[in-house]
Parts: sequence; C-alpha cells; structure tokens
Amino acid sequence: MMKKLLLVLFLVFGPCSLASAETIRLSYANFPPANTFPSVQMERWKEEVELRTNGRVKIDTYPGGSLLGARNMFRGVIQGQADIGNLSMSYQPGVFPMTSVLELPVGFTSAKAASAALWDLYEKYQPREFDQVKVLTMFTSAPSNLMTRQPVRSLDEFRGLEIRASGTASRILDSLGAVSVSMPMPETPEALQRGMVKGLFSSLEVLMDFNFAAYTPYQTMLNSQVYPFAVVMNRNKWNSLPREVQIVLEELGREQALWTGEYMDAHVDKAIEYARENYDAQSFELTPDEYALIEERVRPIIDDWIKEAERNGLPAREILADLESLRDYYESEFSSP
Ligand code: DTR
Repeated sequence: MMKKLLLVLFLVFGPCSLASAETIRLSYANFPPANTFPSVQMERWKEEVELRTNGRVKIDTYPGGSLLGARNMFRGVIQGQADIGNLSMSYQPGVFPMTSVLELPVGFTSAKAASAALWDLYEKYQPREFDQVKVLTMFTSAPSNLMTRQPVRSLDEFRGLEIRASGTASRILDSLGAVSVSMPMPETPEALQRGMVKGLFSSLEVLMDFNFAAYTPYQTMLNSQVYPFAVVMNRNKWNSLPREVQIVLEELGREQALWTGEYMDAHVDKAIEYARENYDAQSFELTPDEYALIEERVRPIIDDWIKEAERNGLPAREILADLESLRDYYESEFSSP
C-alpha cells in the first residue's frame, strides 16, 4: 500500500520537480571578437553565473557577431533572436537619450570609475529607453584617445583627417576640426587597412586586441569621453526565469560593471606596452592651451545633450550634476594610492 502511494506520488510530483531543476540554457550574443574586452567580460559573467547557480544555468556565448551584430543587437534581443546581448549605446544615436550622458567628455580617467557611475545613474533613473528589456549590467570603455597613421602633435595637424569613431565621439572629432567617419568597431580594421580612415578615436587597448598598432603607431593623448555599453536580456525570457536565478543575475549587475572597468583599465596599460615594444609606438601630449581650447570647443556638445534629453522628458541637468558628483566620488575612490 505504502509502496503504491509512493509510486503515485512520484508519478504525479516527480516529473514536475525534475522539470523545474532542468538546465536552463541561455544564448548570449556579442558583436566584437572573443579577445576584446566586451567579449572577455561576457566569458567572466558566464563563468560566474554557471558557478553561482550550481550549473543550473548554462550560457552559450556567441562572440564576433556570430549570432547578432553591432547594428542589430538591441532589436535582436527584443525580438528574441538571442536571449542576452551586449550593445554599445553609441552605435544607435538618439535611442538612449539618458545613458548617452556617459558619452559626454566630462573627464573620467578610468573605465572603473565611469562604469560605476553609469551603473548608479541607471539604477537611480531607471530610464524608459531600456523598458523593453531587462538590463543585466553596464560598463564603459576607458577614455578615448587618438590613434593615427601619421603623427598628430597639434590640433593643426589634426585638421581634415578622416578618423573613425561613433556616436558623440564623432561629434567631438568634428568639433576639433577632423572629419569623423562613424562605424561600429568590427568594421574598423578593414577601413584602416584600405586607408578609408587615417586613424581612430577609442580606448587604447585596441592597439593590441585588434593589432591596430600595426596601422596606427602614433597616439595623441586626449583622455576624452568613454563609450557606454549595456548587457540586456529579452523580457519574456527574464520573466520565465525562476526567482532564485533572477536574484543571482541581479546580484551580479554592479559587481560585473566594476570587474569589467578594472579589467579594461589594466588592459589599456598592457596594450600601450605592447604597441611600444612591437611597433615603436609613440604618444604625444598637446599643450595646456590646446587642451583648454578643446574643452571650449566640446562645450556645445554637452549643451546639446541637455536640450535633447529635456526634449525626451528627462531631468537633464540633474542627471548631469549627478554624473559629475559620481565622477568625483569614484575617481578618488578608485585612484591608486
Ligand atoms: N571605443 C568604442 C568602444 C570600444 C572600445 N574597445 C572596444 C573593443 C571592441 C568593441 C568596442 C570597443 C568603440 O570604438 O566602439
């Protein structure tokens, strides 16, 4: 009798509990190659998630645009072609009126400080621009500098040069007299090789990760804006996850932002070394007057962001003021002793 009861119980409840403990597989799309920082952070996140859910969640990663590319990442995740995707806000100007504040040249010196500030701002304002997805983490690149085929030792030498960037970074280049050519990072190697552009404006780790040092052995230090990124998940997929799994992913959000920023900053230093050792790379500073002039020239870009954000119903001045105080706070918190 007892045995029969147990059998009935197993048949009724057994399959259910087994089903709920089934492995959950999630696809994670990324646009740049596996060795670049957005994909390195993806692998670290995968490892942590698999570990912290005791293998219950398995992440299948797709770097290098093998599932979704730079231009269709956001749409692809919203539509469910990938469960998770990493996107760069600067590749879709106008789509992210709030978090694009991180693209402004406000003087961050590290990716770790900028990533922490971005995450805090996102949490505070919960902007509508991400309503269609679940945001898992955010981070930024390190500050952008100029990498060129020929030496650029002054703003004069910069005039008329075709330089690759994207989003607000392109506007910064134009305001300084260069000719910006906008395209996502994965399209840049070909543009450089074919001579369509004479250089690029980005964080310097790409000297090593894309071996751009071979084409652009000259760097001009501008320590300008950073590029913000978001890792987003399809809403329905998120809603289908057990609460315990959601908690693990939510707890990783800020930690992953800081991890990525720290990795990025250290990687930039390595890349500068690499470029010097292998390509005799040379870097230049401008004069204090020229740096002051740059600040003056980029000011209208900040004013335009305020206008555009206000048009989108955002408390733009408050967001910018918060960004500046977060910058001051995290820059000193993370500065090396
Ligand atoms: N500078 C931005 C972001 C960026 C920096 N390093 C990488 C590597 C791979 C992809 C994007 C980025 C950009 O130029 O897109």
